[in-house]
Amino acid sequence: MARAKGPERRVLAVYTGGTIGMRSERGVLVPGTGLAAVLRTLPMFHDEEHARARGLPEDTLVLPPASPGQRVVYTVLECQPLFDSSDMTIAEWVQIAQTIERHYAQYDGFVVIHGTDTMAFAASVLSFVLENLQKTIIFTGAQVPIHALWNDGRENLLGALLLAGQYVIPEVCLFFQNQLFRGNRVTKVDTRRFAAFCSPNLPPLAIVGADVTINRELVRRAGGKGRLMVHSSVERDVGLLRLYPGIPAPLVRAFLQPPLKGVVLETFGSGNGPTKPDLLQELRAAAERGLVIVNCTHCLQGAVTSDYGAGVAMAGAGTVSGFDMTSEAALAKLSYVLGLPGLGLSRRKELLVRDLRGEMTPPAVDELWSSVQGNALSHGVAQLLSLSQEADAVRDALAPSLACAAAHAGDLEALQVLAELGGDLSLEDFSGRTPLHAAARGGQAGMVTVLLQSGVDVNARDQDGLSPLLLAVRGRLASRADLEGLRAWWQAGADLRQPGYDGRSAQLIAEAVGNLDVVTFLQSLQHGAGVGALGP
Ligand code: ASN
Repeated sequence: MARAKGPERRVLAVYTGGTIGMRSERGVLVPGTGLAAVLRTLPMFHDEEHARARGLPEDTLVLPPASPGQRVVYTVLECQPLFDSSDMTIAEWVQIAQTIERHYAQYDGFVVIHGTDTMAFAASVLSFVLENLQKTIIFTGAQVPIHALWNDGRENLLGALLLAGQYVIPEVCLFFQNQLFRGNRVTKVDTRRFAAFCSPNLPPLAIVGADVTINRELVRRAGGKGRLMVHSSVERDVGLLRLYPGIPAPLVRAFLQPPLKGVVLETFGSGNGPTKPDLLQELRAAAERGLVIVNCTHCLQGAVTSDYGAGVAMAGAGTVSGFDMTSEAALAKLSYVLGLPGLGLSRRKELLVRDLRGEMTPPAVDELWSSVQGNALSHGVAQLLSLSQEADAVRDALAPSLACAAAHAGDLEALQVLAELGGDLSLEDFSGRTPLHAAARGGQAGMVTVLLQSGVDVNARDQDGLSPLLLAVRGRLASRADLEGLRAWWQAGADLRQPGYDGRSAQLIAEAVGNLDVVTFLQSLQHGAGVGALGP
């Protein structure tokens, strides 16, 4: 990403409709033609003198100079028909992508002028269907038409034109109220205020004030050196279903019927849903016949996790975690991934849980694996096994992460395969986590015991400074009265007096929940015994 060079930067503005150019007809706003003509009359959008001196063609506009020695020259391409964005569908968004593809070589950057109501869906779709993007694409629009005296359209459009012309940010972005967001991270949050959008799980890529502040470490690098490609074979039979308390199973069944191929399920909190067997059975039946169900939280902020039984039940019913994706991004990603030709179901699910265009915060590898349905983990281990001798280096690099994944998922068989392959079960993955950390974090008591018995280091700390024991305490080992587990830790040399992440020791936790056996055992440790309570 860099400040663009050259005396003249060319931008194509694709005008698709939206409030920004709307006119009032019989008291209601409807899409209005002739946006370029309006812009030509506004000095902030067109320097007529410069255009004449340069002999620019009739359809070309030029901004007044924003920085010394550089001009942004632009053309407005008005679509027909123009839309209130409530009427737009994935078909129109693919057409916009194809329009950009057709003009890609002639322009340095692109602005898409679009209605705000479905702009987050539109920006998400373009982010997926465009591959190898090396130029800036910015969606913008307005809450109030540009010809109204007090409006937000002028600032938004001018900012988008300047950013698309002056900076190389090779992403599909959205500019609104001085903030440049990643397009597949936004959601519309206000019907009237000028700050109509927010990006709940990713800070803005840039903020425009007296200066332009680019958040450089967030901007993605240009995707590949290949030609820009539009994936136009998107799947249209996808849907979005929001759970609500008491939602009847027959209603869910009706919604999930063919021809639906994929659905984004908006769940409660961190990905939780009702655990009613009939409802879970409907989800499971749909997943088993090949419907892809992506679990996204209906909360504005945060991610789907496996903290609660009600969330684990969703995963158990065959849903795929959407982590911190917005529903808009998840729906667009489903269309894209299900539309890719020639892939099997498990490969499509793998793509869905992977960060493809910066749309999600990638989870740690262990959490990622355990969120993929089916036996993806064993599949990964099998692939590892099939690597040839020459691929030892690749195997060594992958083995710690796979071991963590196996431990987190409680997959003893996969872990044994890795151990037989020569994998050292004390090695750390990229985040400094050992399989023992992963097992403790995943609440896999049996796996923890096996690892402890195999003599792994009980005191290793991960990047967050957490030891496996702290993670186990965090997993409420003491509160569950897990004397066997505590004994295994103690025998492996762990200091059971260490406080947990919240500063509370195992003993305090056990006391709080009244687990007297555990309290007695822990007290006996303090007095130097420790064997009596459990026996050797
Ligand atoms: N209904 C309009 C649209 O989405 C809203 C807007 O642009 N502010 O086209």
